[in-house]
Amino acid sequence: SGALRVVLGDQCSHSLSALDGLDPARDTVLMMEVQEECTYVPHHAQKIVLVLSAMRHFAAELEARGVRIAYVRLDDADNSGSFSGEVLRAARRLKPDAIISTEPGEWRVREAMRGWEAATGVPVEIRADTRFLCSLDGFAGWAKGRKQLRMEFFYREMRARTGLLMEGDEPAGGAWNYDAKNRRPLPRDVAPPRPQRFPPDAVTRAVMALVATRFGAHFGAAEDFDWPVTAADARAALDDFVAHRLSQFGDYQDAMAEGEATLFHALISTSLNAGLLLPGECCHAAEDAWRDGQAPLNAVEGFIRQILGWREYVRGLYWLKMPGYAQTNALEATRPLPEFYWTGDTPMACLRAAITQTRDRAYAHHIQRLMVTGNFALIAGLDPVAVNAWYLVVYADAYEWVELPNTHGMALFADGGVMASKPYAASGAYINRMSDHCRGCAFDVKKAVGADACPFNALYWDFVARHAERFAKNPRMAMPLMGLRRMAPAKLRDIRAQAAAFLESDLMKGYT
Ligand code: FAD
Ligand code: DLZ
Repeated sequence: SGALRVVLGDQCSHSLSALDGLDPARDTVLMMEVQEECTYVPHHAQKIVLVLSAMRHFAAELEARGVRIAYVRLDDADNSGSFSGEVLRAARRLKPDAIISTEPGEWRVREAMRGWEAATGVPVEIRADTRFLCSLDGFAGWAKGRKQLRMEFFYREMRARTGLLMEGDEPAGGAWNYDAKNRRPLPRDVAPPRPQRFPPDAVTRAVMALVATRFGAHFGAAEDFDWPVTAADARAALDDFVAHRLSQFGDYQDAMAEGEATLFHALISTSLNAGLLLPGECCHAAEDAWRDGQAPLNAVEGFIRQILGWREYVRGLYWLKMPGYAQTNALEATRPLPEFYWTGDTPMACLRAAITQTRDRAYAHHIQRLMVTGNFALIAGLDPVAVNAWYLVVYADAYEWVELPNTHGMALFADGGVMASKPYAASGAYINRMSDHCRGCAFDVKKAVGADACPFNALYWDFVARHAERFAKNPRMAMPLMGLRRMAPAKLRDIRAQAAAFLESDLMKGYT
C-alpha cells in the first residue's frame, strides 16, 4: 500500500507540498468535507460554499490527472464529522504505509494533526507549506532579537530576497514605499469598473443547496454566491484586476463610497487563501503590468506590499506568537459586540454600509474592515474575543492565521503593539475625508456632542482620554494627546458624558 496524502479545504493547489512525489499507482489523496470545519465558528454561508465547491473542483482536477481520490462528502452516511475521525477511518480502510500532509493554516488544526500518528499507528509526515514566499523558519529568523517586528522592514527584506520591484540592490523608482500617494478619496466622476462575475456552475449549485439546507441559520445567504472556485477562474479574476483596476488601485486604496463594495480592489484574497492562486503569481502579474507600462509604480508597489509584505508578515507573526496571541487584551476592552454587527441595523451610515455589504457578499475591503467596523470596535472598547470571532465568521477569506493578527493586532491593538506602532483610532473626520457616507447619515459628523452628533467623535476622544497614560510615551500618539491637553476641561467632560451615554444606549444593545 502507498501513502495517504491529505489535502485540506484551503490547500487546493497542485503545487501543494503534500502532493510532491505522489505515485498515482500507489498513493491516495484524502479530501474530507466535515461538519466540525463548517461549524467551529458559524461561518458565513458563502465561505462554506467557496471551500466545499473549491474542494470538489480540485478533486475532479486531480482525478482527471489520474490521481486516486478518497473524497468524503458532508452528507456521506459514515462521515464522522472531523478531520481526525476521517483520517482514522481512511487509514483503517486503505492501510497506508505513511500519511503525508502539509502544515495547516490554523493552530487548532495543527494540534489535531499532531494526534494522527498515535491514533492511526501510521507514520505522519507534516511538510512545510511552500506556497508562502517566506517560510516559518525564515520569519522566525528575521524576528529573532528584534525589539519591534515592523512590517515595513520585513517587507524590504522580502523585496530584496525575491527581487520583486528591484533594480539591482535598489528599490524600483528609488523608494520602498509610495503610500503617501495612496490616500485619495473617490471623486464623484470616477466610476470603478465592475469586476468580472463568476456565476455558479452545477457543482457549486449543488453545494449551495447543501449549505442552505444544513447551515441556513448562519450569517449571510448561499444564494448570492459569486466567487471563483477553480484555479482557472481565480486566474481570470486576477487578470481582470490587472487589466481594469490595478492602475488606480494605489490612488483609491483607502477610499470608501456608498454603494461601492469593491472599488479598485483585487478581490483575490478568497482565492489566495484557498490555494487557487499563489502569492508569487499575483506579484509577478502586477510587476509585469508596471514593466509593460500598463500601471504606475505607486499602484503596483502598493499591491505587491499587501501580498509580499502584509500577507506573509501576518502569517509569520501568527505562528510566532500562537497560542498566547489570541488571549491578550492590552486595552482591557470588555464590552459585548452590539447586535447591529449581525444585522446592519444602525443609523450610522458607514457601519450600515460595511455590515450589510459583508452580509450580502462575505466581503468588505481593507479600509472598511480597519477604519469602520475595526475602528468602532477599538474606540468603543469591544471585547477582542467577540470581535475576533465576528471577523472569523463573516468574511469568505477568513482563516485564523490571517484574520487574527489583522483583527487582534492591527485593528484592536489588543496585542499591546506587537503588530501596530499605534492604535488605528479615528474620529468621524477620517471617515468623512475618505468616503461619502457622512452625507447620507442620520448623524452630523461635525458634531461631538448633542443628539445628532456622530458617535465616532465622542468615542474617539473618550478612547484617547481613557488611554492617555498608556500612550504618553508613544511618539505616534503625540498629536492626539496634544489635542486632548488643549481641549477645555468642560468640553472634554461633555464629550466623555456623550460617549458614556451612547455606550449605554439602545444602539449598543448586545446580541442575545
Ligand atoms: P486588496 O485590497 O486588493 O489587496 C490584495 C491582496 O493583498 C489581498 O487579496 C490579500 O491577500 C493581501 N492583503 C491586503 N492586506 C492584507 C493584510 N492586512 N493582511 C493580509 N493580507 C493582506 N485578509 C484576509 O485574507 N483574511 C482575513 O480574514 C482578513 N481579516 C481582516 C480583518 C481586519 C480587521 C482587517 C483590518 C483586515 C483583514 N484582512 C484579511 C486583510 C484585508 O482586509 C483583506 O485581505 C482584503 O480586504 C481582501 O480583499 P482584496 O482581495 O480585494 O484585497
Ligand atoms: C473553512 C472550511 C470549511 C468550512 N469546511 C472544510 C471542510 O469541510 N473540509 C476541509 O478540508 N476544510 C474545510 N475548511 C477549511 C479548513 O477549516 C482549513 O483547512 C483549516 O482551518 C486550516 O486552515
